[in-house]
Formats: sequence, C-alpha cells, structure tokens
Amino acid sequence: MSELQLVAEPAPLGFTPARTALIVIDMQRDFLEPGGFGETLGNDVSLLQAAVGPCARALAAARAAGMLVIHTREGHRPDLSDAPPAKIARGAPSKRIGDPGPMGRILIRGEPGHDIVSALAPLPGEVVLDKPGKGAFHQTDLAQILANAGSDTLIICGVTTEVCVHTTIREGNDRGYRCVALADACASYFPEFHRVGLEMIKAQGGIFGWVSDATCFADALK
Ligand code: TIU
Repeated sequence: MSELQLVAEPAPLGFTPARTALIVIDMQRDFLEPGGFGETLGNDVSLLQAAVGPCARALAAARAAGMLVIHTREGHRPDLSDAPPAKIARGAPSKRIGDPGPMGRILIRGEPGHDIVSALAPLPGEVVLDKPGKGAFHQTDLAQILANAGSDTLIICGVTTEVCVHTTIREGNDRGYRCVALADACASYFPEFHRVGLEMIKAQGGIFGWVSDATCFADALK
C-alpha cells in the first residue's frame, strides 16, 4: 500500500500502513475499573472511560487495514522480583502493588485486574506485551518486534496520557520512530495533564511527536 496522509498537528504526516504499528497502552482493568491500581492511588477511574470508544475505533481501523496491533499491560511478576522497591514504596496508596484487592492482587500479571478491559480485548494473533515499567520499550521485546515488522511509525493511544503514553512516545521518538498520539483515545486522571501532555508532544514543531485523533486515523485508512 502506498503512503497515506494523516491529519495531525503540528503538521500532516505521511505514513505507510505496512510500516506502522498501533500500540494500545495499558487499557487494563487495574487502571480503568474501581478496585485496581489507579483507584488505590486515589484517582477517579471513571475519567479514563472516555478513551475506550476512540481506542475501539482506532483498533477497528488498524485491524481492517491489516496493520500490526500491539497491546501493552503494565504489571509485575507474582513474586515482585521485577518491581523496583522504589516503585512499590512510593506514595501513600490505600493498597500497594501486590496487595490483594477486589480484582486480585494489585498490578500483578495473571490477576483479573491485569486484564485488558473487555471492550478492547486483543484478538488472536495480536501482540500482548507485558511491561514492568511505564515505557513500553523498557525491559520488553518491543524494539525487536518493531524491527522485525519493519515499522517506522507508531500510532499510540491508551492510558494515561502523561505517564505511560508519554513515556512510550518519548522512548519511541529517541529510537527514531515517528510517534503519533491519538488525543481522544488517550486519557488521564487529571484532565489538565491530558491537555498539556498533548500540547508538549506537538510544541516546538513536534519536538517529540505528532498529535492526531481516532477519527482522523480511521479516515486516513478508509
Ligand atoms: N498512575 C498513572 O497515571 N499511570 C500509571 O501508573 N500507569 C500508566 O499510565 N499506564
């Protein structure tokens, strides 16, 4: 397929679907549903629901175009051997990583809370990437997967805008990928951080990426 045009800021972006991956960041019950990691940190998790529909639209468009689709999940081994003590100890959560909660142990692989929300469930054959950190490149095989696929452009959505989405875009940008955040398909517990987080990406001529939205992405692939 030849190059398509994506409406984006600060400038439109040409992209080739065969060299582009859609990465859906951490749309897990632990962040979006009551009783998980997000709520235990003191957040109103309902704020993240806004990203579900746009993520579903982006996924449908990418799947129809035959693009590489990657879902990430933040979480740790049950024995916590991959969880930095500083991460576990930080803040004053009502429950710490590894503590039992209504969706199982907080932020632990294999627990119900670690699952991706049912509306965005991965399809067979799609990559599900478990990551211990905020960035999707840190201590994962994402770089190898993208190299094998010949990807040069990453379309990124999910939660939260200023934490795992931002970290992944920054990591990807430094590795030479053209990174695009889909604004409506990202969300934060802090609406102001969402807004400013997107501004940061596209300021200074797109200092570390582009910002588009799920509708523009789907329209580009039509
Ligand atoms: N707390 C928060 O905003 N985010 C995270 O801890 N992880 C992700 O962003 N996935």
